[in-house]
Amino acid sequence: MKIVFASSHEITQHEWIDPLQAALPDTQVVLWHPDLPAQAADIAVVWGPPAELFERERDLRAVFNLGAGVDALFKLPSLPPDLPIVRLEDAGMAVQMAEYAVWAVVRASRQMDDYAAQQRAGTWQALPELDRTQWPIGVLGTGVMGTRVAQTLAALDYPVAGWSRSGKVPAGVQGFAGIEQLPAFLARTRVLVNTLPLTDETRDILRRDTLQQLLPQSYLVNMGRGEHLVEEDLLAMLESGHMRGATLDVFRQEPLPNGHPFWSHPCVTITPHVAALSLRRETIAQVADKIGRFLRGEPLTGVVARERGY
Ligand code: NDP
Ligand code: OXD
Repeated sequence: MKIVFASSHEITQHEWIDPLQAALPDTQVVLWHPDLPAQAADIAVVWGPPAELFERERDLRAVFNLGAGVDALFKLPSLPPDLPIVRLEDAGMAVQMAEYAVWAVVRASRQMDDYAAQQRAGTWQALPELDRTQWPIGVLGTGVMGTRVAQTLAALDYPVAGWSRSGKVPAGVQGFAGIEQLPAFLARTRVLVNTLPLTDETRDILRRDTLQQLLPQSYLVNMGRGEHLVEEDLLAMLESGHMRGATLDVFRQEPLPNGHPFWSHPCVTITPHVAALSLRRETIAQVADKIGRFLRGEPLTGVVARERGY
């Protein structure tokens, strides 16, 4: 049983291959390299793999993705149409996504940037107290990530709603389902937090005609994917004053190109796709467990529904 490991990130034998091999002693784990001959591997473990992987490895029975989002795989024309894809679920990322959202929401609602400016000016001045009813939060996507984000913000007593295909939300969160309920969800939202997967249905969902339905003085927190956001439309909304700020972790082009307006925009905070970093130990343990289940023919979760795209 052969496993080929292919990643666009730098992978060291010591950090990734050896522990995965130790967790799956009955297999042979090989680090993929463009100069390596075809391995006739049974399983691929990947994060942003090159298209050549699927051109060369024609015997794959499944691919295990080292991230929650599988959009990069669907962009590869060489991906076989019926190859099962299994994604990472949480593995320590959901709590980080929740922290990131809390950071962005608290910074805005508690006027932390204003206090930072006051400190620089040597000013000791209390600003008006927070009225949480003025800060309704809407979480796009209430899957593994969005549920944790929504629960965490609701626990801080913000009014929180979630939007998904099914409308399933955790206790204490108001649910909205499907495209027909999107306008009502946006109309009650001041801070829009995106945790959607990128699919044909969700690409460009954050655009002028959706952003302008948000409450005045709104904020965007994008942790989903860069292609969810039409960047010029966000800039126009900030320019018009309808939106007050954005905290962006993901971009249409990563790394964000030099000179991009987001780098220096006073209302935009950017981070380099780190809202949730993958935790090596948790990731390897989960992937090894899932591969073991797959090989033993046992049920496993995180299998991507090809027709939905996530
Ligand atoms: P899940 O599959 O668990 O959840 C996806 C959610 O999105 C579900 O609630 C689903 O609805 C909803 N959804 C999908 N398509 C639609 C649609 N067309 N209309 C309405 N709702 C929709 O994924 P995760 O929560 O694990 O991950 C979500 C995304 O977060 C990833 O795909 C990735 O892009 C991003 N991510 C970003 C990270 C970062 O560091 N920036 C780190 C990790 C993930 P339903 O529940 O009805 O199926
Ligand atoms: C993921 C990510 O999808 O890190 O896991 O963005």
